[in-house]
Amino acid sequence: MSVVGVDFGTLNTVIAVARNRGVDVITNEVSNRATPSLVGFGPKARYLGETAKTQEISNLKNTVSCLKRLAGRSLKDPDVQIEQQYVSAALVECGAQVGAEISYLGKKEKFSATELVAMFLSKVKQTAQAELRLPVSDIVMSVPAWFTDVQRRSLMDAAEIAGLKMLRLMNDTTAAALGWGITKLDLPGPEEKPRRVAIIDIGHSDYTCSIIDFKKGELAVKATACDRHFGGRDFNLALVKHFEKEFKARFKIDITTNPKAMVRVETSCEKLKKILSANQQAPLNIESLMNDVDVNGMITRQEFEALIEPMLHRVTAPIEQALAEAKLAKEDIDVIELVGGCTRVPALKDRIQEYFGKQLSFTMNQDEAIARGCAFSCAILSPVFKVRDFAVQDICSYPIEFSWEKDQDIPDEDTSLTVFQKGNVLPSTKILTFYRKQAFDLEARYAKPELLPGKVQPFIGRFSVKGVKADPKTEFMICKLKARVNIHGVLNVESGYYVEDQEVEEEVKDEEGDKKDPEAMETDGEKKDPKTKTRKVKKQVRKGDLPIVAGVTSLDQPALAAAAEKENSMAMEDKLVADTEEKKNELEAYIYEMRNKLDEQYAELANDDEKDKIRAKLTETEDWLYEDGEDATKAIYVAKIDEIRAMAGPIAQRHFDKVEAERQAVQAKLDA
Ligand code: ATP
Ligand code: K
Ligand code: MG
Repeated sequence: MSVVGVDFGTLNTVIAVARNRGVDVITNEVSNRATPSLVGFGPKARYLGETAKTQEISNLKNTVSCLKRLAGRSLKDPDVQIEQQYVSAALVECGAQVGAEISYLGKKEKFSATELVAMFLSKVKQTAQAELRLPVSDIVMSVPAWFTDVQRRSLMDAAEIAGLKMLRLMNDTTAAALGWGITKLDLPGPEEKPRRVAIIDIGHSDYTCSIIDFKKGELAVKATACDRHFGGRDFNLALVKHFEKEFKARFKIDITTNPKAMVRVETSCEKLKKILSANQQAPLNIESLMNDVDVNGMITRQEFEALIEPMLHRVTAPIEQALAEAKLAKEDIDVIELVGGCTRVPALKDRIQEYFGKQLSFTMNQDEAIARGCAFSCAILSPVFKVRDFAVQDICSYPIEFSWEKDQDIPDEDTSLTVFQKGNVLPSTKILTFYRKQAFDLEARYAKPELLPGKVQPFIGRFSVKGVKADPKTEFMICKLKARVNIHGVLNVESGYYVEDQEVEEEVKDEEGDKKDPEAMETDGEKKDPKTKTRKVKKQVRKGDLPIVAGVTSLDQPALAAAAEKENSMAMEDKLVADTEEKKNELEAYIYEMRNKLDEQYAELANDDEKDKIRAKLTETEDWLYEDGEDATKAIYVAKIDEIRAMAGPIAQRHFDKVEAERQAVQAKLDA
């Protein structure tokens, strides 16, 4: 079984695997260590990852980027309107979610964000399988800390559709933190003051700062703050806008009227931005950008920094917020670790360093730290892998409240309660107690919608508690519900049961119990050893289960199964198209190879008549290939190869016999 970590980035996705010797980042089919997070559609197949990137400029309307930022969002969300600035395909409504409308197999089609992510993840799965030569199922994937329940569920659904089992959705900075901590041998012991690390991730689209306490074998996230719209793509956009004006003035062209020109300028600006990280100035040259106009330009680092000043101004905000929430001062931070591609921008580094008044650390690979952390997490969670355990405690990003209808007979009952505060440890289970006579519903929602990204719905789920009957003695049933924010940061009411107040015998030494876990305060009424000292206490004894019907934002099982089947058939279609293309190329190569052989190693082994016949066949096949055979099936290409092979068979046999005779002659000489 394989152990895989995936940093699913807005721009690039990095895959790391745990092997016996440690964690490695793997390369994709074109030997890159990061794969473009893109999905494209064509007349015959989909383009996933690298091929989507290759086709992008000529296929803008059918290429979807920023996949993860669309997951679980709705079209009307102002955040999604911002995404449309960066996504070249048209974003549309697709059920309750945003999706993209593209042309695929010659037809207009809509795919939801969940389906689009699933397509990309199935490519991730293939890439990992090709490298590992093993089936891949278990993964840990990174996610921005600011993702809400509905966004996380969308990613979980996508993984399932792609045939992957998500062992943990892990916040980006937490994953990086795990990678940082697990290799440190000098972390403070349990009684010592923890090592306090600020982990800062600035990627293509967003910026996160977490304050994390490390001790031997464990990390605990103390606070996390984000700027959802702060990353490399915003810097690219600032440069594009700059050149847009310059080109208007100098070259009289308006690139905003030409999507292809916009993308080409953006690509050049991204390169230019990277050059500026190491140089004081950088040039830009694009041939025939539009209207046959060649453009050129030059920008200095100082000019670039002036362009991004409004953003640089915001650079300490997430750090200040995280410190405030952790109730720490910047002086309390021992180490400041930076990850994410955008932290290479010198002005950003300078501002952050100035703020802390302390040297920054870049001890992790900025592009690979998060994927590596995810692979470590997967190794820890996977039953088949032995790795030093390292406990990871994260926190809830937003407060969660439950609400319910008032029961007429319970006068003072509140109708809502914030059960998980912002900053509550995660994972975490809480037991909710209700006194009820009949089935009832409760609803979970984010308590402070104003904290949520864009217009994400605060609704998380509705849970119907069944099987509730009044107890004849007390006139109500004591219902206990287990609410859990799980390892993925997703909320569920996992189970329910009812209890009765009873006097029970209890061991005296049990008195202290585990007060932290409310379940430990209840017993199932099991028999006690008669020799131990006991006393009578009033306890709630579990009597039976209460079934719960959950209405959450995940896809239901039939929808997931249908989506998985659809994904599978599209993947098979893609494979068939790829195999067909491969056979076509093989036929073409075989024609050239056979021509050469007839002139060289076969020249003396066949008479002119034989050779002419085969040559005629080769020419005929070649002509066919460039005309009628342009778009044939895999079977036909294979048949054409076989036809030629059959004609050339006798000559190949003679060649083989000749080579074999020579070999034997050499051997005989050696033996003599
Ligand atoms: P996100 O974390 O926002 O979802 P991501 O994980 O795909 O996105 P990263 O791979 O961390 O993002 O970073 C990519 C960004 O870093 C791009 O905008 C890229 O241009 C920028 N970047 C990479 N190298 C450099 C460099 N040398 N100088 C400046 N920027 C760089
Ligand atoms: K990345
Ligand atoms: Mg990232």
